[in-house]
Amino acid sequence: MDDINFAVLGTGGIGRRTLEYATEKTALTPVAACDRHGVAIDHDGLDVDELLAATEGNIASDGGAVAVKQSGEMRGVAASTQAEPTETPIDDIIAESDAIDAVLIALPNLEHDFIPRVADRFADADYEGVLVDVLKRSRVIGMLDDRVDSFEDAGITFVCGAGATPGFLTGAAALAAQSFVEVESVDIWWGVGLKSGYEDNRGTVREDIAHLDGYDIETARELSDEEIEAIVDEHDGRIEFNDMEHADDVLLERAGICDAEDVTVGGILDVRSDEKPTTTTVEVTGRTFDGERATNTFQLDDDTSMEANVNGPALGYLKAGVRRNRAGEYGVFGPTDLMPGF
Ligand code: IKT
Repeated sequence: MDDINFAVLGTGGIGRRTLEYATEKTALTPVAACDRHGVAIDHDGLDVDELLAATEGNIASDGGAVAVKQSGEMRGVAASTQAEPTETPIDDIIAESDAIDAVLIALPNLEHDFIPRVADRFADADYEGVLVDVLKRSRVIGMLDDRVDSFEDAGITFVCGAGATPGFLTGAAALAAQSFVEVESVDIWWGVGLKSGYEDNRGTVREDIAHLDGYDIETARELSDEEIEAIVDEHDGRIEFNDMEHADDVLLERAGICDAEDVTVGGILDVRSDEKPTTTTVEVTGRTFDGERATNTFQLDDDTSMEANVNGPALGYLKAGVRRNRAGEYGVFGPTDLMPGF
């Protein structure tokens, strides 16, 4: 496949690690990146090392890189020598999008319709290319499906839920389900050790806290960093999540694998250790055509990091999306509809 130029919206943990990951792959050229106050665009390819160094340590816990004047110096993307400060970062990238094959939306979705609304702006500008997101919440998939006509009219191939869960693990569940004529349950259980990656991934931690009893996306959005630290401390740095609203359920139903209500997602996050507190596992239980009830299990190695398991698939799905887009296939695709092509 020819070279792919791509942009990243958001330079929180996911945006930054995706840029870094792409440096290992010669066919993928990052040409644009932005946060809420700065935009860097170079169609010959960004200097990723410089951009990462400039944005290091500037991650706000709502997932966006902060950009404040400190000692006269801009921080966030605007601190990069390749960047310009801006009040319209997404519009600036849309203005250059004729020459951009794919856009990874690595923005926190702390309002459910935020990512769909970002997609609308690309569709309104008749962007012809790929949009990829790593959103989590089930209810967002329907909002994207409602936009299929406008994506098709523009020529957008939208790949949704393309991180780990939903994403990689949803795709694994769909493969594991192939032994069965009827799927009884899909249970996704993840383990993340995030000691050294905690600063970079504070937006993810905030999104996870929204799944705890007594919190939702609105209350989590309002929490101060100190309140988040207090919640983390209450759990001794190790928080267990059950029955998370993750889009694996609707994406598996949409793919005809099982009913959404038969899918569970949960896991353990440990922000005081880099070791995974539990092995990430997908269990698919079902009935085979010849009358057996069985469970197929897919496991990630405890030594593969969350960053590898989110950003690798995100770029793999991005490449698969570009392949579809170049073949003229537009609309909304989930992680069971494509095989990531990294
Ligand atoms: C996500 O970003 O996809 C969700 C996060 C869990 C990642 C699981 C990675 C598993 C592994 O590396 O073993 C979390 C719910 N924010």
